[in-house]
Amino acid sequence: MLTIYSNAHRLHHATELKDGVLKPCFEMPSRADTILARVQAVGLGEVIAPREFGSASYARVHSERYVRFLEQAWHEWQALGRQHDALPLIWPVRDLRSDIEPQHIDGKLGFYAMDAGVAITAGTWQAVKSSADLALTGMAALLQGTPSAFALCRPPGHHAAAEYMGGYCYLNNAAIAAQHALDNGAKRVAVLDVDYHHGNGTQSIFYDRADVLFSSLHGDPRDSYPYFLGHRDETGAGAGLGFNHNYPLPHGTGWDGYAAALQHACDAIAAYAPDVVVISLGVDTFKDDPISHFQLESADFLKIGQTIAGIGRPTLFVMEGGYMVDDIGVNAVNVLRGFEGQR
Ligand code: OKP
Ligand code: ZN
Repeated sequence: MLTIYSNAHRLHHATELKDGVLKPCFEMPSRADTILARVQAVGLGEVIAPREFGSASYARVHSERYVRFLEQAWHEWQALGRQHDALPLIWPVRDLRSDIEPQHIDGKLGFYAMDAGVAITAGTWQAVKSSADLALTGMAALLQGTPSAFALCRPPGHHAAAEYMGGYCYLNNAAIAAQHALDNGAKRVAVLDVDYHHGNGTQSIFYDRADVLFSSLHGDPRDSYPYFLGHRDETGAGAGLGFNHNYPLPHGTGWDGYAAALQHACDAIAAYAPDVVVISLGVDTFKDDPISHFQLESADFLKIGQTIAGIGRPTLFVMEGGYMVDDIGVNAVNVLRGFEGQR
């Protein structure tokens, strides 16, 4: 399988609040390095660099002012003499006004964020741009006839919606790639999200559309991040009614419960007959993941790949989460090898 990778991810290494103090994010550079090492160790296939696409491609699913905010946030922060990570700390919840964009960077950060898990640093925009370009380059390869590709994205993207970042995500790489397919001749795209956390950003972006089927298997939002989206009764709106499928699963879910939901999701995707499939590939469903609550074993990731292969369509894998760094390479690449029919 073709892999698309860039060292630019290393420019983003941020902090988050853990146990009451700022510490390095679970979403750290060694994640991508470990996955790349495994891709090379098993000889998965060619590894290529991304092409540069630019903001217009990102603004097909994000608002222009949001993309501009991401691009400029660090400069505005730094202009105030601040050198530490920029973090949102106030949000326009419920009856606060969200129709006026604040001018001060402290207000803007909250206006464009759903949580405080999205620090912006000096290198964040460059890494974020490159991550989206990896997904776009992978989709471009599919559109040229490559049967499958792996965009080794970092930072991840599936929590980012049209106008907000959250949960380590800034640009929604999977959504940007899906839209790129539609903009280049595809009629229908399916996005299947197997990250432990609900892909709230992807759901939100495509919620009222029938040209993208979004399916997500995840920890039930009643007791898992992102808490405020991902319930079973969210089935789409307007023209998109029936094209959003959520499979919330309880803490402790192992292969049997997972496999049943995955097969159901893949059967519905096959019936939709998409021109291309985008997989939001998170491996934080692993039993030893430090922030998640499923019980999948490394060998189960091979079976995830096999089940996805059953859909039988051109497939782009876009890397999302997975925080047990020791095993993340084996687990992520197992999905890809399972898809290719290797054990
Ligand atoms: C991003 B992705 C840990 C809190 C973690 C954010 C989780 C973001 C997950 N103490 N909160 O979906 O893997
Ligand atoms: Zn996750």
